[in-house]
Amino acid sequence: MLQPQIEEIKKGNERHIARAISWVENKSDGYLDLLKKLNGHTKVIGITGPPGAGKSTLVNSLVQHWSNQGQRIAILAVDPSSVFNFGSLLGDRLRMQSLFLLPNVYIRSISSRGSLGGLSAAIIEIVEVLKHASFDRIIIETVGVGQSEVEIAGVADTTVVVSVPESGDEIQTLKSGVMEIADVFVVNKSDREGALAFVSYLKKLAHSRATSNWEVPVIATQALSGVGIKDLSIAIDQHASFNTSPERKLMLLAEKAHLLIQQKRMANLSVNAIKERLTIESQLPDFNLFNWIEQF
Ligand SMILES: Nc1nc2c(ncn2[C@@H]2O[C@H](COP(=O)(O)OP(=O)(O)OP(=O)(O)O)[C@@H](O)[C@H]2O)c(=O)[nH]1
Ligand SMILES: [Mg+2]
Repeated sequence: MLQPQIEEIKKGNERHIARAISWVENKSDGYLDLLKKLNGHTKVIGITGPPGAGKSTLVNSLVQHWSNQGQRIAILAVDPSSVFNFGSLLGDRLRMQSLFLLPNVYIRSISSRGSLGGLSAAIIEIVEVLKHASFDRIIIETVGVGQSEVEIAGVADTTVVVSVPESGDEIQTLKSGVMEIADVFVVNKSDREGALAFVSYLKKLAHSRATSNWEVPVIATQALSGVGIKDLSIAIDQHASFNTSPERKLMLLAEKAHLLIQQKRMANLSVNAIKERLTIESQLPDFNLFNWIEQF
């Protein structure tokens, strides 16, 4: 594979950006040296929420909106490691098809299957590549299942949580703790029944949880027709210009560092490699797993 050039990435050369991302994904020789040269400061917007909530459609509308203003945007679509994700990847491509035609928009999909050493660390690294490429905005779309909302919250400067007005959602939303990670809350598909009630319920909830610094805005959208997109864009910009506390920034940086250290320590230590070493040693009469792991 050809070597990505740091100067070309800075200029926004998409071929070099794509190469650099593949390098990171494959942990190709020299990828760490490349990462060490990166320095970019583009703000990152994370969009998360349950499957089918309309995240890709929202991203599509938002990016059209910003692209019309002449902004350059990078989109990173992250798929869960499920075997079912092939269809959804194709679906995303179809949904975002119009974006592929825009000259100022760069789209990349990654899946955990394609990322050696863990998806979260790969996202952190790829986002740094995109930051270096001087886009005006970087958007990451992840499906909010399990831990992924928490992971995206560590990478994104502004986390947008997308929900839909359907029965049972209120309870689910609270249970999964997504309200804690949301900087902006979206109720998409607000053309559906029950939307108004759900929005006002969430507004009350957001108000009751507001800190002195930020009250999470609740935006009703209809991603397909573009209703509410301008309001969402304003809410995102308001959050971006709002000075997040140095303490929060430090905490996020520490979380990123923690993940990367973990990746570094576990490099070359696959389950198979461990199994191989255990084959003989585990047969010894005084074998004890806790003693055995002391060597690492
Ligand atoms: N009625 C209605 N349907 C919508 C709206 N926004 C999106 N949809 C539809 O909802 C479906 C799912 O939209 P996506 O944008 O693919 O949702 P997603 O959250 O990206 O889905 P995954 O990436 O698979 O998790 C599509 O059929 C959209 O056309 C909306 O505002 N109203
Ligand atoms: Mg999607």
